[in-house]
Amino acid sequence: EALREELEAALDEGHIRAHFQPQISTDTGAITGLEALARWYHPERGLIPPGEFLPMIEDAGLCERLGEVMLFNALTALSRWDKAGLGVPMVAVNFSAAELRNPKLAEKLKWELDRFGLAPARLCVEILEHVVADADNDVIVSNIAALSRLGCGIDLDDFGTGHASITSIRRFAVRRIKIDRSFVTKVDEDREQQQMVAAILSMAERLGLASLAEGVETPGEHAMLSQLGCGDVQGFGIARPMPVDETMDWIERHR
Ligand code: G
Ligand code: G
Ligand code: MN
Ligand code: NA
Repeated sequence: EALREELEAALDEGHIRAHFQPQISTDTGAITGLEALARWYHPERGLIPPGEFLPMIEDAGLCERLGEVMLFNALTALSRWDKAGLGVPMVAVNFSAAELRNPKLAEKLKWELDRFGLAPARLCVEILEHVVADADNDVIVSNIAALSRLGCGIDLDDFGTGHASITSIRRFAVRRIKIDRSFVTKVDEDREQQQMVAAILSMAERLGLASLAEGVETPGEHAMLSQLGCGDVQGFGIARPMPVDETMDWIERHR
């Protein structure tokens, strides 16, 4: 109960907020999007990563509240970048299974986007592959379809670890797959890694899906992914997730 109250206060007071990590095109190097990632600025314990506090958020039943905070952070940042004329195409936000169970999700999202005067295409919804794979819940199914109809991009996060069927990928109008970091590590040195990434990319291409590799840490991995035809890359090798002001400086320098 005390923890729930602490988390709620952290969400209300802006102590839990978004950092942003760039996603860039392997062809042009241009920014294709930025992913919002939750961070807890704890007054005593310092910066707490989501791996530690997301399970607490889930246990406390605060997933929807976190989603609202992250969406607001992301759309506020995107509006600021627009006002500065930075030409950022979109911002990506992670959606939990709990949020996707809210029958009013699409309506709520459209309302927020309208409030910011942003087209739905400026928002990319990241959904974990295993959530799509387990989408036996009618509400989740109709929500993903509604978000896609609305015009939001749908990214399949942690792709390769969650067993989504090709049927569900089609049905949900997934736009881009986000190749899990476990396949990306040493892709330039390890033949088996290379073959798996090549197979995933070939499937993506044949299905007309865009591709993004996450967890790209070295120039060698970046170059290999480019050579294999991966569309976009994201990872410490390009930039770490950054606080919003630092992100703005990074975008300006990167142009
Ligand atoms: O930033 P980091 O690598 O520590 O994130 C760990 C995990 O937490 C990632 O898998 C990421 O998808 C998840 N995560 C980060 N921010 C959010 C968020 O705002 N909402 C949800 N549902 N998951 C998030
Ligand atoms: O939602 P997703 O699973 O894509 O979350 C990305 C997570 O991976 C974030 O928590 C982020 O901090 C982390 N991350 C981003 N880039 C790298 C990287 O190059 N290497 C590692 N190990 N983690 C990364
Ligand atoms: Mn993600
Ligand atoms: Na991931």
